[in-house]
Amino acid sequence: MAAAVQLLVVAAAACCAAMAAAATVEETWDVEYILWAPDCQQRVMIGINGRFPGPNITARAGDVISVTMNNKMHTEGVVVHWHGIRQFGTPWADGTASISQCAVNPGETFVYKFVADKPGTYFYHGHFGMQRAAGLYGSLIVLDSPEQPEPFRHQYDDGGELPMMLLSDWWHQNVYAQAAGLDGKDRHFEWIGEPQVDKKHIAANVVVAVISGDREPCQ
Ligand SMILES: [Cu+2]
Repeated sequence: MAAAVQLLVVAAAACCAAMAAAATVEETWDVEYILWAPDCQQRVMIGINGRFPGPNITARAGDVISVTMNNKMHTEGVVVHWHGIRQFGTPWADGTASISQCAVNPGETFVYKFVADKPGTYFYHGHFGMQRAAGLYGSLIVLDSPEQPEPFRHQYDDGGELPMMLLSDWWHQNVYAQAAGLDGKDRHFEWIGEPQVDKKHIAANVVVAVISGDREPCQ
């Protein structure tokens, strides 16, 4: 009998050692208009805490992410969608304007709180009007956990984290002008100009060397 109890205690201890304690990743964001020049041409964008792109969020599977978002824009509502997060039990945190929540009005605050339910490389983005194209996005990395280990870990050899890169299309024309062209009364879906193309880099089979934090100087 004593041996059986001892076995039970050992089993319980092993179980708990394998379980990582869920943490809460907390962020406070001011979403606001900023003047920014990602490719050296200044334009109005939507930034988070005065920057573009938005902050990287890193959590571990099972953690709670809690983002207190203040809408500091004076003339438009805002929502943020957490792309790839399933929002089990928290559909109000999905951030799809007019579907799962009303846009958060100027001057108001909304707290997005949800579980990062499975590992993956995700991103978050504005989901109202063309706010994603205005720069309202950032990366959302959910690391593996003892309960949800990385199945392909053996396929890369450094044992560390892979570098993360955010890619996006880009227009110099501001998104409000683009929205008017896309939603025009008689001429639907008309873009103003083409996306800006860096012809030096965007060509067939070009290999681009990326150095973390490096920027090409403006001409
Ligand atoms: Cu999305």
